[in-house]
Amino acid sequence: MADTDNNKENNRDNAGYRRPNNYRRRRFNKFKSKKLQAEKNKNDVNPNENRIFLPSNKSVSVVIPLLNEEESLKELSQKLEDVLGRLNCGYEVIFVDDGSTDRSFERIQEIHGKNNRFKCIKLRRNYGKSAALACGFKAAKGDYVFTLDADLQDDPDEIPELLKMLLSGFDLVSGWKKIRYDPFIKRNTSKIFNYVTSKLSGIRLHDFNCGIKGYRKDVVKSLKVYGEMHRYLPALAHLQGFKVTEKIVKHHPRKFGKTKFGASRFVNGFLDVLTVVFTNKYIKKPLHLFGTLGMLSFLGGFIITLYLTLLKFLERESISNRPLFLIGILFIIVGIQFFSLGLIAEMITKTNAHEEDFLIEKTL
Ligand SMILES: Nc1nc2c(ncn2[C@@H]2O[C@H](COP(=O)(O)OP(=O)(O)OP(=O)(O)O)[C@@H](O)[C@H]2O)c(=O)[nH]1
Ligand SMILES: [Mg+2]
Repeated sequence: MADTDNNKENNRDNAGYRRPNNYRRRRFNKFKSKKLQAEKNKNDVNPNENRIFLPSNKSVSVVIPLLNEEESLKELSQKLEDVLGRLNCGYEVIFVDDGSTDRSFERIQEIHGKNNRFKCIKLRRNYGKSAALACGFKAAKGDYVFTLDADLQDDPDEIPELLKMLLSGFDLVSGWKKIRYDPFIKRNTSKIFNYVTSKLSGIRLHDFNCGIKGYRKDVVKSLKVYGEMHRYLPALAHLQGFKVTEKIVKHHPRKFGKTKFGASRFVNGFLDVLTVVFTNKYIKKPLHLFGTLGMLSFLGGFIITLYLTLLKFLERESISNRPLFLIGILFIIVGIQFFSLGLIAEMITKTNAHEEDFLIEKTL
C-alpha cells in the first residue's frame, strides 16, 4: 500500500502536477541514448585531431630487419601502408632481408611490385640484427626513421604517436612493452638487463630492446650499430648526448614462425652492455680505465713489497718463503700489464673505426 502511494507521489513533479504515464521510461531512454552517444564519442577518432602535419619536404623511413618471417610480411605491409598513408607525407619502407632461407624475399618482391615505396636490401648471408639495422639506417632517406620487428609483435599503429613525440623535440623515442606476451623467464631476465643497463648507462628506461623505435635522422646516421648493439641503441644515443625517452606501446604474441634469439642472448647481452659503456665512456680515453686499474694494482704490490723489504732489513726476517711476497710481485706485474694494455688500447682507438662490412646481394 505504502509502495503504491510512493509511486503515485513519484508520478507528480515538484509543483504537484501529474506526469505522463510513460514519463519514467522516456527519462530512462533519454539517459541511455546520452550514455551511448558519450561512449561513441570516446571511441570515435577525429581524423583531423590525430593528423600530423609534417612540412612538405620531410619524409619518413621505416627500417625492418628480418630473418625468415615469410608468413608475417603481407599483413605487416598492409598495416604499414594503411598507417603511413594516413600520415600524408613521403615515406619508404626498407626491409633488410638478412640471409633468410624461407620465401621472405619472394614475399617482399610481391609487395614491392604493388607499391614501390616498399624496398628491400637482401644481404648475402646472415649478418645479425645489428648489421641489418646498420645497413637499413645507412640506406634510409627519411627525416624520421622508425624501426619495427617483422614478426607482427610490434604494432605499426604506434608510428604516428612516436612521430608526434619526435616532432615535439625528442631525438629518440623507444617503445616500452609494458604488457608483454613473452614467456616468464624472458620477461624477468629482461627486467634485470634493463635495470643493469639503466644503471650503467645513466638513462632510466624500462625496455631497451623493444623492436619499435623512432629516431631523428641525425641519430641513425651517427649511431655505430655492430655486434649485438641493437639491444642498447637508446643507451648509445644517450651516451652520445641525444635526447631519449620512451613510450608505452602495444605488444602482440608471436603469430607465426619462431624466435630467432636463443639462450645465448643472455650471455651476449651482458657482455654487450659492458662494451656499450666501455666504448662510450672510455673509447677516447682507455688509459683512464686501464691506467687507474694498473696504478692501483701497482701501488698495492709496491706497498706489500716495501713492507716485506723493511721486515728483511730491520727485523732480519726471511721473506722469500712468504706467500705475501709472491702476491706483492703479482700485483706489480699485473699493474704494469694493465698500464701497457691501456697504452695499446689508446693506439688502437686512434687508428680504428668500428665499421660493419656487409655484402649486399640485391636491392629493390
Ligand atoms: N636482419 C635480421 N633480423 C633478425 C635476426 N634475428 C632476428 N631478426 C628479426 O628481429 C626481430 C625480432 O626477432 P625475434 O626472434 O622476434 O625476437 P624477440 O621478439 O625478442 O623474440 P620472440 O618474442 O620470441 O619473437 C624479428 O623481426 C626477426 O625477424 C637476424 O639475424 N637478422
Ligand atoms: Mg619477436
